[in-house]
Amino acid sequence: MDELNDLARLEREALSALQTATEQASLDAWFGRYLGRKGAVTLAVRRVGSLPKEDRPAYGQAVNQLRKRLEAALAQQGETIKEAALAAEMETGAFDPTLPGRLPNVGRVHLSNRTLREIYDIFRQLGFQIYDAPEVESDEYNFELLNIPAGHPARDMWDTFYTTTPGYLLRTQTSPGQIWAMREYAPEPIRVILPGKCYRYEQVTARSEMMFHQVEGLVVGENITMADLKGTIVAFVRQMFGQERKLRFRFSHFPFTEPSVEVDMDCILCGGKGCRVCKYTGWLEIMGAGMVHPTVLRNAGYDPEHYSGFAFGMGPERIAMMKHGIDDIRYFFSNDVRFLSQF
Ligand code: FA5
Repeated sequence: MDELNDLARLEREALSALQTATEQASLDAWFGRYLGRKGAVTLAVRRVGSLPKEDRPAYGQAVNQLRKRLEAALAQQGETIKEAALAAEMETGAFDPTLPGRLPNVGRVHLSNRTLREIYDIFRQLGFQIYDAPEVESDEYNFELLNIPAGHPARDMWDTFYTTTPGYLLRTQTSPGQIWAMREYAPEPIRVILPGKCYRYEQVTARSEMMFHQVEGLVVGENITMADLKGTIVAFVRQMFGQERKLRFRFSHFPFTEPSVEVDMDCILCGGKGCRVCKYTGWLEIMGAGMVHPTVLRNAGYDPEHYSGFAFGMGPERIAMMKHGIDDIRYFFSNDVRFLSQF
């Protein structure tokens, strides 16, 4: 059958043409010439219909096998070209197999949480436990039991976001956690820190956010004095910021402590000489503190005749700002990876 000879010739011609294709473009052209819709092999397949009936099976089988062999040869030649290209690239040094691979983008602990963990570590060494209190609070816990009745002027400093349930709000401070802890443990002694998020409905500035963290500290027992408060805070600040730090306790007012103090540390940037960060005062405010008010002790189940305690409240974002020289608190929660990945 002449047609079978034609197929053999076609195969020889196609294979030798394939050998000369040394790049992808000539492979594509070769495909069009032989295997494409109008290619020689496709035309050869169509020829089946014009053959005498008895020749059709043998021819059909031969042309199908021819197509399969050519497809395999094409794939093989494609691989050969790729390998040759890679070898050439390695030869010229454009591809360097010794370069390290690209690392996937790995997340990290947020600076607020990192600072919280540093604070936990220090207080753990001082014998404090962590106590978790609610973020959504009642007016009673956030204000009244802390000696801030309705209409008290201190409420103006602590405006917040209210829920649709009357009397419930997002806590403005971690201090209501004091009541939870005391009511759970009274009359046992207490030594806890209460970390968590707080909310205030106030103008967002470089120093103030609407949402921020606080870490409250609370110690209650017999014969707890202001000296214990000072010793604890000095120990904490020196571990956090360096043993050379100086502290200053200034009189202040909080309705839930008496006496109340504001604690300042000498500026870590200028060492107290005065600079932009400390607004040329030499001091940085780091927390509010005081002796737990007798009314608060009583509200939470302790007899103030026999028990006393101290409490403090600090803002870990402000602490991180001092430690790392960050000049705007808004970086913390605006989620810019360029900021977050530095810590
Ligand atoms: C209080 O919230 C008191 N509950 C602290 C306290 C606790 C006093 C126990 C006595 C006894 P103050 O409003 O100053 O106090 O806030 C305490 C700290 O929270 C501030 O020093 C600051 O670090 C942080 N803070 C307060 N408001 C904001 C804010 N809007 N953005 C970021 N941090 C804030």
